[in-house]
Amino acid sequence: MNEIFSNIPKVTYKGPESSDPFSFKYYDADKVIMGKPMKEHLKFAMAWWHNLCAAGTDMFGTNTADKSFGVVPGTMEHAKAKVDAGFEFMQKLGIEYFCFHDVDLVPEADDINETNRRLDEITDYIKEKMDATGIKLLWGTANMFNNPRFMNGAGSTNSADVYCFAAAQVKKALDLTVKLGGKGYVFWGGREGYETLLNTDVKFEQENIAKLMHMAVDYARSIGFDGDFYIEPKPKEPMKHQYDFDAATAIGFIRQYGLDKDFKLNIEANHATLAGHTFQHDLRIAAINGMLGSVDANQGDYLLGWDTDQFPSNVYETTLAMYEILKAGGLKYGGFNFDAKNRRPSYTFEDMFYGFILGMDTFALGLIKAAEIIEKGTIDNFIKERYSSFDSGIGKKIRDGETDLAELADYAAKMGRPELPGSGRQEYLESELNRIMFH
Ligand code: XLS
Ligand code: NI
Ligand code: NI
Repeated sequence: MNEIFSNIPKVTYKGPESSDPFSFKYYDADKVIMGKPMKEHLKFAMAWWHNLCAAGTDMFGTNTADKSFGVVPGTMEHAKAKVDAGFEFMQKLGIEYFCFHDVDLVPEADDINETNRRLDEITDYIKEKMDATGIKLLWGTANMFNNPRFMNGAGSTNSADVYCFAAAQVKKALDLTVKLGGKGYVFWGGREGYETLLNTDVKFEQENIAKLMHMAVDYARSIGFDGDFYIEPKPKEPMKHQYDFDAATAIGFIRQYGLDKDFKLNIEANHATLAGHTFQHDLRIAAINGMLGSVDANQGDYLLGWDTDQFPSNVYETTLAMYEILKAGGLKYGGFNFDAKNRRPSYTFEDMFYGFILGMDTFALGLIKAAEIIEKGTIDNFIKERYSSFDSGIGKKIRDGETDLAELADYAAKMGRPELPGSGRQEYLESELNRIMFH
């Protein structure tokens, strides 16, 4: 088979002093950090859609990149060329996982039976490549937002026929996920939301989404899927109001509808920032609720209000993200899926590699710095000390749930007036963080 990225060598770790653009400066796969090699902390994945399908089209212009890989797009031959390109790409970067939507893999036919036949054919081919290379599937999903039939949502649609179609796609995507050994299945509800309440029954729509998810769980378990389901929160875009607004909202939904045994969250950095949070915030909310499943690794632009899906470059953000993930004990079945794409003017094959090198190095550096934060202990110790009034006396009684309002009121009455709580020391802590970042 012909090499597709023939002028690009295998990318290896050469360290921060290296000026070789096709080398990692920080990502050193086998380097041990806090008892585990980097590649086990950072299970990086390639998103089929951005890397092999998206070619730079935006609202105002067509493709800038050529992702035909030498064959006519929209054919099964092209679908296979994408598999070849994807596996060569992952091998050159040492990426061990990928993620897909059904229709990223093959062109959708008019008849679902033909689409499914194509999916069977392409996944046979993908499976061969997986067996030959050891590359694995991180998670699968169904694209239930692109086709016009999903204009009013999939699980939340007003059309029972469209709902059935969504169910059929979920069923098939689960079959494929199991066939390829994936340990995750994602629901990103891009069209699950509304534009106006003048035409929308929110309660009914949410109940129907939950029913679809329950049916998905039942079916998946019946065919041997033992991984995790994930909801991927996002506040808006394409819909004005999306039901899975942020981590807290999605957790409420999962619990409300009794899905908490099977569902966790897939937290995407830019979705958190679109919701008005930091990436770190949504990771923390997921973690403290036992729902930190996986990560869509990208970043947004604080000056823009949409999902720019950029490769991560902000080391502060990845450091604080990795701090959350290390403190949570890591991701069980999850990983770091680069749901990220090159900027439109970065249209060459070289740019595809630069994007991943940037992203992988940014997370590797974040991991190194996060481990230093934890090993140094300044922040953790400060936080512990900050709540130390709950370690003894009346504070301990509160912590242990062994008091009541009357006792506390009595305590307050005897005290007269509390001292001011200790200083938050934010500026000091930020300096300490800088010291770790830049020593
Ligand atoms: C879009 C989402 C999407 C999901 C998978 O904003 O991030 O790419 O990750 O459907
Ligand atoms: Ni995503
Ligand atoms: Ni996104």
